[in-house]
Amino acid sequence: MPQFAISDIHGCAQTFDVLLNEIQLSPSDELFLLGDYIDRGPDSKGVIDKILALQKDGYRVQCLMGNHEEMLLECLDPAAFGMTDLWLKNGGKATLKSFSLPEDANPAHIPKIYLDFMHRLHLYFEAGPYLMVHAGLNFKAPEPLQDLNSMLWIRGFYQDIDYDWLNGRILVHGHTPQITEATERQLQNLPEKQVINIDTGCVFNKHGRDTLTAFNLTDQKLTFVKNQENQS
Ligand SMILES: [Mn+2]
Repeated sequence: MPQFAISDIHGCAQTFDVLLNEIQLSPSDELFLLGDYIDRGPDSKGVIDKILALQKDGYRVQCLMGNHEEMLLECLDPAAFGMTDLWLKNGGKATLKSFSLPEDANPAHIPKIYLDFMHRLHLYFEAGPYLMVHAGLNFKAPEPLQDLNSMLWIRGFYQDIDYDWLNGRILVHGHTPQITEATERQLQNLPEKQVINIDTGCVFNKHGRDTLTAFNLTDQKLTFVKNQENQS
């Protein structure tokens, strides 16, 4: 009954499907998704549909929030002036399109089941020795797990890792796309560095960042699937 982690699907529903087949996910396994289901890729709606269908079929799928879900939720707040522009510039148009909404539609028109899904997302998970978060942690904060903005947005924090605070735990995160070789190297160094980034940039599909990665937390194996989206 292995546990898996996958991050930054970004609307790549077909690639997500292929990766789940590749790891032969079964209902007794546990799947942790580390956020950024939506934006940029062709089928954000399809990604959430797949997650909801798995959960309905009894699969154990636990979902974190990414900064892209946070951006969308903030657009729903009429007081968050200018947020919609930021979101639309960061792939939100593709998300609206996947819901058959016009490019300039108010995201409040996205059906409630999808918005409810985003409202239910968690900010971190702990499972065995693993601590999972979308972007990373601000180790300079008095309590890293209370700096929610950093958990969703931080980059380049490795030099600040507080190993006493980590206390033997292994940090698993996404958010900053890198080539698969970098993730493989982090896996080799895991006992010493205690951190692994599993965002291999599936949605970008260029410069070697073109892969969706599953990290088997149980036997510490990586499974890679290249971008499978129809480029129509
Ligand atoms: Mn992100």
